[in-house]
Amino acid sequence: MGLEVVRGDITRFPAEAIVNAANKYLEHGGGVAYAIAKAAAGNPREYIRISKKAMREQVGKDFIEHGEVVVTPGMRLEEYGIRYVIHTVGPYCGGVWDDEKKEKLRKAILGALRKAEELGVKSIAFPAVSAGIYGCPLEEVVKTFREVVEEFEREAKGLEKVYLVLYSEGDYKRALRVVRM
Ligand code: AR6
Repeated sequence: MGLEVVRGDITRFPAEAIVNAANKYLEHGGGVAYAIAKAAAGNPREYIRISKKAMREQVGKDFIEHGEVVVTPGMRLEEYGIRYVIHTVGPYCGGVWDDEKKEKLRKAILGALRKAEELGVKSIAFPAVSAGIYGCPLEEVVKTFREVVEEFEREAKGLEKVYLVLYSEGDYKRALRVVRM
């Protein structure tokens, strides 16, 4: 299986499931969350409504913890082969990285991978969860992705490809350095 680092826009990345770096209320106010909400539904507010409804149905609450995920349909993203959006919430770092942040990120990644298996998809694409507005160091985020995907390989059944999609050229190059270490 392995983790493949690629450069691109996750809202058009041809994986059967893409992951959203959400907040616990699924507000999709900025970053990749806003981009996905806008691309999927046209109107981001509409996708927020759909996400919150799905959250109530799937987890029975108005917020999710690290490791809990919510699935919404790809809607307009189906054009690129994206069937599902899996919302996960990573840690807020504000520049600080420690074992607690790492564990929260590990749970967020693992929750999405397990959901992808449950949905029966063969491919999943992640953004660099928590490495934007949430201010976690990109290198540490990429390292955690690499470790979690390696760990998950042992339990993976149908899932064949896991992509980490970096938006900027600079982030892509930094991420490549980490996975090649
Ligand atoms: N494709 C791929 N990656 C992207 C895209 C894109 N179209 N757009 C941005 N990124 P962020 P977080 C990258 O801030 O740090 C939201 O308001 C970006 O360069 O989106 O987990 C949520 O609602 C960065 O590397 O997520 C939460 O409140 C990565 O995606 C909060 O932000 C993640 O950046 C979550 O913050």
